[in-house]
Amino acid sequence: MATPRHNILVLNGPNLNMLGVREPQVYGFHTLADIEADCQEYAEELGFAVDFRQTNSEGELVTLIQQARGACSGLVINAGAYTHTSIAIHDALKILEVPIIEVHLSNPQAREAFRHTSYISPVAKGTICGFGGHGYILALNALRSLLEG
Ligand code: DHK
Repeated sequence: MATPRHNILVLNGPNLNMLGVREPQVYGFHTLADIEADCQEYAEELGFAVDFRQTNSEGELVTLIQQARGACSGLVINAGAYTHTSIAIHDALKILEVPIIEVHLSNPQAREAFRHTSYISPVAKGTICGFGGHGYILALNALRSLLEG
């Protein structure tokens, strides 16, 4: 590939490595590897380079967000259950000076009350939820608009 126009970091939090076997009626049958493959294919069309990561650790997510400073021009994040609990991830995202798109496969607002609060939303440019794995593609498209007009 020619030099990418933008480096995009895609972060996935806890239990997203279990997609495909995890509550498929909620999260669908696609694995995280399937979603990454779709993202890589679409990123190539856009001329973007995507660094796609997953970790079950809150601290690791904070470290990856800190390391993204100066290294990427946009961030897509599905923080999994940490969305609803993590002030540490909220604080780390606040330091980042690039557009942040929050993604969820399901629509947390249509689920249990404990999923209705997001610590990511207040520091995100916008949220895409309820479209399964396709939400990641929508997020890359949103970043394209934000970064390139
Ligand atoms: C993923 C999770 O793991 C949940 O904890 C969130 C989110 C929703 C999703 O829909 O992608 O509540």
